[in-house]
Amino acid sequence: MVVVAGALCDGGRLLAARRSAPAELAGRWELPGGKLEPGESPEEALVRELREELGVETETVERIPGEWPLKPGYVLRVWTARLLSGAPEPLEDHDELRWLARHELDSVDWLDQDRPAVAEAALRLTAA
Ligand code: 9L3
Ligand code: MG
Repeated sequence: MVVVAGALCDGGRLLAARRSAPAELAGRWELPGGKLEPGESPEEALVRELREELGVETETVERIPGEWPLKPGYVLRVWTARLLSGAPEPLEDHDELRWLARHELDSVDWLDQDRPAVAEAALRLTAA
């Protein structure tokens, strides 16, 4: 099972989202996203998840190479994404959002599985 997550970049900053559930992950920070639904491409799933969780319209830009194991049977794949419209709000599954500049990326407690993708996303952060 594939879990997709978005490295949403805007103005040279990356969006970090603090999980509110489940209890063992609450308080840790992640790249927002979730599970594919039947019939969806990963990119479609990511656009849907970011709409549901954050209330924004986005487009995927590129896949960050690699995949990272989650709980048994699940792997994480990450895309960079661009904001098309809206301002992210923590509508679902998160209780705080932060836009982090490259030098601020270590200021939050990322989920272990997200750290490699965050490091890769940092290299791709542009002012665009
Ligand atoms: N997960 C890990 N890193 C992420 C995301 C979006 C998800 N960046 C893990 C947490 C859950 C599982 O994947 O165990 C499913 O995620 P969700 O559907 O609860 O967001
Ligand atoms: Mg989610």
